[in-house]
Amino acid sequence: EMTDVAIIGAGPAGLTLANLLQRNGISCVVLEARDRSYVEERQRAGILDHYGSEIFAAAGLAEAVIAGAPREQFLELRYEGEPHLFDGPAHAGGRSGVLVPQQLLVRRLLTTFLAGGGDLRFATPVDRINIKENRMVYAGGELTASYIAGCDGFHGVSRRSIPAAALTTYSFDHGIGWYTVLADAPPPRHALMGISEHGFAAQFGRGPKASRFYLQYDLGAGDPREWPDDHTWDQLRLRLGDPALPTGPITDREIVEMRSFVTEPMAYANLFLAGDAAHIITPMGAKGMNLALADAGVLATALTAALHDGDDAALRSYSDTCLRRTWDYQEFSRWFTEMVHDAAAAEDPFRRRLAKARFDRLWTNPKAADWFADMMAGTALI
Ligand code: RFL
Repeated sequence: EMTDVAIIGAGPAGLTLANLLQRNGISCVVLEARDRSYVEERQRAGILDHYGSEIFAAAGLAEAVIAGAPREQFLELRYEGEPHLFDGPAHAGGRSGVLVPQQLLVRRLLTTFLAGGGDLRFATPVDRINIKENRMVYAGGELTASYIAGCDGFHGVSRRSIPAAALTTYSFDHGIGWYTVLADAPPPRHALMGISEHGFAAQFGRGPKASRFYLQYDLGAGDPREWPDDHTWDQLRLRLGDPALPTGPITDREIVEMRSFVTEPMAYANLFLAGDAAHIITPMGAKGMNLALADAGVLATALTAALHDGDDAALRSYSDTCLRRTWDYQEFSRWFTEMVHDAAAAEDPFRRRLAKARFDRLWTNPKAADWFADMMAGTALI
């Protein structure tokens, strides 16, 4: 069996690429390890940044993907209980992100691709990739493609198929623990981050009746999933500086790893890595999903030029193009992480003062505020 482009993985990267290629009249097959309901229900990211939504708008997919999504306006950064409202769009020429939970984005992309006659095979994990022959092997079959897009996430088969000697990997452990809970507690008025001597905490709305909370925890001090709920709520009240914080039943408890990872290059022969398969980033700054979409956008344009016009220049520079944004976002995420974790809670008083100065600059230097807003909106960069 043969196709122009084989896409491994039906997450945000793979499904965005599949839809963009479909729009450009390029045949592709998507192979996804899990079944449809698993893929559609996986809860993760919540914010589509402005640049991410532009990718869909440019392809005529805005209505299909973003319709009805509320705009993101204010971010509240609360320093030791004292509120500071950051109006991102006002500092970014009106560009704003939209609230699109990842599972909704995935569901809409799936539906659109299938409605357009797309070939998407669930429960079809790729076991092996023969890079020399552009061939994928899965239980019950084989598929050969002119190009392969490895969109199979951090634990996928694509990156592992590339000879180790051809890749350089960078990883960084931020040395911070994050505990996240989902609760049937009313959402905050604005996306909320608490900077506190007790540690960082955040609250984001998840629909009209639920919130996702994040709490920094001490990596050496046991598993926070075993904290009594009362302790979790006490800590949230303290760190968010809100003694009257409305609570509710906690429905999910997870650890979030605060680490970063980048593979260079993001391509080998005719295999191109996109999204988490190539890089992971901390949730601080909300760029993981958006980076996956940006890769898919660059790859779709490059594959279209190669397959339609025989011009592979953009494909050859795919990795460099995507790595520029990847490192730019990694730096932003690290910058943001240091600011909110260190400005009140750093043990080292010098680092605490530095992070506080970084925080203060946002409210005193309009150019700094513009830059911050620009990064939150996402950048075309190239
Ligand atoms: P995904 O979403 O992991 O999808 C990869 C797909 O590939 C499939 N697969 C295979 N298919 C076929 N054969 C194989 N051998 C395969 N191996 C794997 C998998 O089943 C899956 O369907 O990667 P993609 O598309 O690159 O998308 C990346 C994003 O999902 C990820 O960056 C974000 O979710 C990260 N992330 C967040 N990003 C944000 O922008 N904002 C956030 O607030 C945010 N919060 C989060 C997050 C990620 C989290 N986790 C669990 C990793 C919160 C969490 C908890």
